[in-house]
Amino acid sequence: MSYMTINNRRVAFTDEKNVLSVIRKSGIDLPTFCYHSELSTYGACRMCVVEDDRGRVFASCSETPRDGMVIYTNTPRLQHHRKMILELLLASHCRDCTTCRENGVCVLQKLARQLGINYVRFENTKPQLPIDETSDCIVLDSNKCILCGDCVRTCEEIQGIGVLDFAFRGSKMQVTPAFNRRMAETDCVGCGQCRSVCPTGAITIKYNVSPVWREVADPNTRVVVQIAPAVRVAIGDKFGIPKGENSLGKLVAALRRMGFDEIYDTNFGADLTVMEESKELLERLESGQNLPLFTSCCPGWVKFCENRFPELRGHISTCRSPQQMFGALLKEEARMNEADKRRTVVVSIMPCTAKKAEILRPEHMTEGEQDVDYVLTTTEVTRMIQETGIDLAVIEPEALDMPFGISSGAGAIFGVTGGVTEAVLRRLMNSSNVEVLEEISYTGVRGVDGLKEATVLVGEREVKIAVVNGLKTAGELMERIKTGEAHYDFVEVMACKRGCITGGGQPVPIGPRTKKARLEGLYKIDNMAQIKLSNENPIIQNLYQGLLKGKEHKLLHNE
Ligand code: HC1
Ligand code: SF4
Repeated sequence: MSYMTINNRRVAFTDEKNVLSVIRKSGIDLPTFCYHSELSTYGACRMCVVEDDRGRVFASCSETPRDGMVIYTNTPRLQHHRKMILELLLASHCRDCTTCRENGVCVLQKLARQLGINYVRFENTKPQLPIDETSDCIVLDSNKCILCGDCVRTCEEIQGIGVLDFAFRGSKMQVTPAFNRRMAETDCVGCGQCRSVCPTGAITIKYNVSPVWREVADPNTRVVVQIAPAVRVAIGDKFGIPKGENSLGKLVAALRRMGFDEIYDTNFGADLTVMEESKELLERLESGQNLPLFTSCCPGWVKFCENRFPELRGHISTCRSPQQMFGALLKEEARMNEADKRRTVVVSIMPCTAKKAEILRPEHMTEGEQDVDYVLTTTEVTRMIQETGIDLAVIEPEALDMPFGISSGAGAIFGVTGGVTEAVLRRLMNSSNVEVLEEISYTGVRGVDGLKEATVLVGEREVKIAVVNGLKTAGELMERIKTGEAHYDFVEVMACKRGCITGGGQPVPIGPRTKKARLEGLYKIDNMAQIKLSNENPIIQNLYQGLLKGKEHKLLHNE
């Protein structure tokens, strides 16, 4: 154990990687724009500067902690320094805060208030740059960029894609795709991870709120909602509900008051996916063809595989994602119900920005209509609830609608890395015995490592599994699979670190404690679930005998 003195207090530290982490551990929330613990240290914003007992001023994010250090975090020199940085940033920043999507969330705005900046002495002489709205998932507004580089490093270091980079020099510097291309012309997979780290409104979610309000207001339209697994442990974030707490019932109650007609759970769609994907795995194990089987529920991953490894495309499961299976089922049910003359519109509430692009893919249309009409992210729904004036913290929870309001714990854990695999293994082992369930959870599929490996016995056959989160790790694994260096039977990939709980549409900031709370929140839902296996969901069993009979391929699979 070593010690340093921070603002006259002795603080112990062990393996913290920089002085900033020790300061934060001591309870002082030193401001930063460009520091994220999972990214390389950039040290560009200089907001985290501190002063030592010899008067040296340095960026605490780039300094290794040493025993005996004496530092101060808020001297007059530092206050002046931080205010000057903020003032200069604001001078070249478009200041339409009241109408900005990130109003109330923006770190620049928050720090300007916190540090008492109430006047900017300099004019913004920068020319207005065009806003890039070509992506179906995110919007890029360079006028609001403060060049912290968080998005550049996230896309490169976590996702291994490198869509964004710095271009031009001096006062003309911008973050943009290479060769001045627009987002829709790049390899962007729409994961929104760049948006999750952007401290301002420079990268935002593509909003679909207005058209959904119009549908809700239309009496001739039946608006059906499905709620993704990871939404329930994040929707409470902006209402003072403890992080990771399951707020599904409260969300259902709020959506009813907002005018949505029927409210269901994507966990039910996940149960359907488990049924189909486990069947597909068994078939492929038997035929030996197209192994490993790659999961298909994460649209960011599917696009990444298509872009980077088109030769491995045939390995992607033909199963539609839970969102798409459920959407197709709801639309089919509406087509069969001739008594109801209303138009059915399916809205998904998702933690993910890439889901906005998934619904537009041509294979996700049945009988000429989109299976899911709109995707709203958790963040957009948070705004809609606030707009309605509902306080989620105090609203009484309500139950989901029937008949699709029943789902298993296996469906719930889809929202966390390893969850799809665990759910499929439960189906294959086909036992709700506590020891068997525990044995599956200890195979190595749980945890937050970028790559996890497990070998399980399915019948007589040893099945080799890889579970990946983060596309950079996925890309490295795909290279090894391509060259024959790595052999697996089943590979689960989630584009976002830790799975959908940190999706690009979730409320920010998503610090380490929030990530942990959301992850534990989903496992808690599974622990409390009465049904643990997807195949034990009675509604699913009935569906296969009824509406789905003979239509499994049409509604649940892609070519
Ligand atoms: Fe996901 Fe999925 S788990 S992809 O992360 O398979 O978005 O939550 O809805 O479709 O169920 C997202 C989450 C989500 C699908 C499911
Ligand atoms: Fe990169 Fe994802 Fe952002 Fe696209 S959405 S630029 S892939 S981080």
